[in-house]
Amino acid sequence: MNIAVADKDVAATRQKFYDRLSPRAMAPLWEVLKGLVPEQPKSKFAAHLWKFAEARPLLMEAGDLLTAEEAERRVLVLENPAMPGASRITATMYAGYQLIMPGEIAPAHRHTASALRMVLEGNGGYTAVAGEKTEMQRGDLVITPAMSWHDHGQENHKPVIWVDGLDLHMVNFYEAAFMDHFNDKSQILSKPVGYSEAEFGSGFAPMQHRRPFGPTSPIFNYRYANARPALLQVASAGEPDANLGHALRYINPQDGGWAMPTIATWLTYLPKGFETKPIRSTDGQAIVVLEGEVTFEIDGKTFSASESDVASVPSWMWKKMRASKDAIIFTMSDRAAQEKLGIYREERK
Ligand code: GTQ
Repeated sequence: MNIAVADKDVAATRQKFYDRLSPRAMAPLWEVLKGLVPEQPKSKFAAHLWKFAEARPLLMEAGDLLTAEEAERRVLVLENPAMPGASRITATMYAGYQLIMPGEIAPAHRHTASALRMVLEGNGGYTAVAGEKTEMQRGDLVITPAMSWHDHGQENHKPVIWVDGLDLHMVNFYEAAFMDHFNDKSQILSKPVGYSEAEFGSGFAPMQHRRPFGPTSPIFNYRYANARPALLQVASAGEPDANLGHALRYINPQDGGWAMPTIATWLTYLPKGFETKPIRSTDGQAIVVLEGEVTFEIDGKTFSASESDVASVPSWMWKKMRASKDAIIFTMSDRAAQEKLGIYREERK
């Protein structure tokens, strides 16, 4: 008997054995071990760039097709092109462009998933969180903590647009998702505008310790009007990190950790002409360009991004950035969750 025939016999014998396992809800590990415990991450997702110039007219069309109330949330989901239909920008992150037209309300609801908004367009939009309204301006980072009531609206005559980022896939992975609708379009307001920023975002905290949103920051609007000058001033007096540029992270003032328990958020300033050295990390990232122009080189592909474009950087892909104009970019990633699980890793060149 030659070797090929012997191998075939062995394979057939093994297969017969496997066939007896599957009806009993068992399987041989040795057939799947390499995929279960890979030597290094190999993302199923693609590096990609969504151009706002392409998305905006489509978003406006959606504005004619249905109301924010009909849609509940009128959002064009950023679908990773390697995984269409998955509602994922990276392996764990959901992101989309949301539109609120003049006079509209995206009705109050709450859910286990935490959300953030990076505001792009149309000052005068607002989000109400847990009885408090906050006004939204371009570049503001607005957070809605897990299970907090939130509704969105606007008191302007122009469209309001932002990028949503949610950890809903992480919540759904754990099969831990709940959601409720409020019994009215808007929630009842119990605090004046600016209350949380005054109470927790001014270098103070109440004498009586309170964590109104558990592990999530009690500040739910991190204003660009504060963040931008801070970032530029810090940058003016120091050297940029070779791999990161000038980067500052949004923190929870109660513990100095990330502002959200699952999603890490930070702002980066890249001076004109500056080019970062390559870095790769296990978090999946979504990057929103707030100012200027940036060329991203991700996984060997080059993307030229301008204002309000969004890029995806899947896990463990080499990333380089170069600013052709002074640039400020916002990044969100699942790094906050990965650090808590002790699995975050990065490598720099
Ligand atoms: O604003 O609450 O893009 O619940 C997707 C689901 C936004 C929101 C989204 C949501 C929201």
